[in-house]
Amino acid sequence: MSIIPKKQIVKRYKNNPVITNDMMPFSCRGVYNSSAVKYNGSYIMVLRAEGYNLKDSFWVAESNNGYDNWKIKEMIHLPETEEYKKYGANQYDPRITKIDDMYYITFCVHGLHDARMGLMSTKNFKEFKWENFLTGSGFRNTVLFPEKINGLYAALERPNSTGDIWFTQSPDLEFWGKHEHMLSSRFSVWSTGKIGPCGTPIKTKKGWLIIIHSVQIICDFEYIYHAGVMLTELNNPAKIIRVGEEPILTPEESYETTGHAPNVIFASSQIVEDDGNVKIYYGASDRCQCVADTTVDLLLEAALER
Ligand code: BMA
Repeated sequence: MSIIPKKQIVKRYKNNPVITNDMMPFSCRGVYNSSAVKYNGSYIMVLRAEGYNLKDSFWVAESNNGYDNWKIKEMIHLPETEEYKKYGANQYDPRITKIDDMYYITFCVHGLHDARMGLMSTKNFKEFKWENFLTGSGFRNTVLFPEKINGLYAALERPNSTGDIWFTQSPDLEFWGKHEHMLSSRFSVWSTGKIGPCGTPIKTKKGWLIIIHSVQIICDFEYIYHAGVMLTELNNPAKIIRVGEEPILTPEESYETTGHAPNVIFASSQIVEDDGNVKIYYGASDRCQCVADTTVDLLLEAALER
């Protein structure tokens, strides 16, 4: 990494944060770490909204430009089954991936002691279907690839025990195997804690572009969550081509440095426009929801040259 950094490649939206707790129709403590997709020409976000009881619910929000005027719509009903309730004392960090004509939402189902990943699906963001659990205990970040790879569904996952990123595949989105280790949580000076995949991997001619988050431990109880980027092989995503040595986004605005969890940027999704522009959606300091702009070319440059 050069001592003198180049110009930053991600530009924050001027009116950040774009969704705040006071926009929610209930007594809400924070809206953050949410995910967005483009749907029928409009922008849909699945929000993580945290009440003062510290429980999180998921809500649908819609905007016509992906930046502002977000309208908060319905709450998404979670499964009422005994099986879900057994593990789901709380839930958070939804990530949306479109595969064919279905939108899949992976999210963390948190019990009293540990967390596992769950999967919902929808075609219209009105009716949601609970699918199944994707992992056993000890996982908080599973992100699906947008297409099958070598005939199998594919996902990135993050065992909490080591905080590394792994690759896994499945014939049916329920039974997962072929696990391969991809990236160690100690890959750089800004990753001294856990790391994890952010939004759906972006398919480019050069490989899969994958935005990641990385926790830097400053001292015993002080953490900084950065966003970074890596590129992996198209036909074998477990094989990393390169990891960008610089973070692409690091907390510095007041809404990122001050909040319920200070110094947190948690990028959990991005939307790639037809012209190559990319909107990165990120939660700031466990308090509010933000958006920032970049392009596929700049992300590739960050992954390959910085
Ligand atoms: C994610 C979520 C949050 C947490 C956050 C930092 O992994 O699990 O609950 O506080 O990291 O934004």
